Amino acid sequence: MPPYTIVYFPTRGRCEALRMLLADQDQSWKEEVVTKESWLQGPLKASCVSDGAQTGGATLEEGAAELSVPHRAVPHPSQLYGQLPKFQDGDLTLYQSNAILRHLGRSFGLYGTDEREAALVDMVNDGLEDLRRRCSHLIHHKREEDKAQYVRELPAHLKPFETLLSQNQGGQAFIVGNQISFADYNLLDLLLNHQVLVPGCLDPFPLLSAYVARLSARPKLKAFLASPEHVNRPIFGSRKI
Ligand code: GTB
Repeated sequence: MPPYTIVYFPTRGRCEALRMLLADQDQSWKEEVVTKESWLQGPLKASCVSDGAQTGGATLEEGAAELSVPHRAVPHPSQLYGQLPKFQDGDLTLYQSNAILRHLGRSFGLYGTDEREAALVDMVNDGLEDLRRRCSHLIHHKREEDKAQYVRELPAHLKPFETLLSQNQGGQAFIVGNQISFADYNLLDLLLNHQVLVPGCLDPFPLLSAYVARLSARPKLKAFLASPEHVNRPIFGSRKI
């Protein structure tokens, strides 16, 4: 039995970067797929983090809006995240995709080679999170007309990663240092998604383009990216655009 279990919706979403990491590190894992219908019934959501205890102070957070969960069904996030992914590593249960990535980063030595590199890996990953949230907001909340603005502004949001690459061994290596980190898998996922969402968006960025090609050619990653489990899994779940 693999020690890892991913509990998530039937999409790549916030889990594909960690799937890429696990695949590239030659790990196996179990998937528990949660359909929108079963999620909307409520008990699983209520069990996420709170041990099932329902709390008051309902707040409609962003993820809930994405799945149209009724306002009253959402406990206050200070006491309960009430969201997926959920990740199990043996008897350790984790929520929050970036915490999961960091945990795997520490487990597999994918967190830079020293404190300085670890700080830079964190900086990259936090920057990625900003872009991921913008992208998710566009997909789930905006209208087709708003996409033009997103496309116009995208180069400015991709540029920092081109610059970071250029500052590390002329862009011929990883996003930080000499070895792959969890932020590389997260960056690769986000760039691959954007190549689908905004075709040609990497054309002005030669280092990012080469980076995507180079990382995607790593044998285990290449096999994962070509696998039916990846190919057939939609990037986003229910989407407005
Ligand atoms: N900060 C958290 C993290 O990084 O893990 C954010 C997690 C999050 O936004 N989770 C969303 C969620 O659980 C799913 S990711 N939403 C349900 C809720 O809040 O009740 C985005 C997403 C939206 C919709 C689908 N879908 O329809 O299949 C899939 C994924």
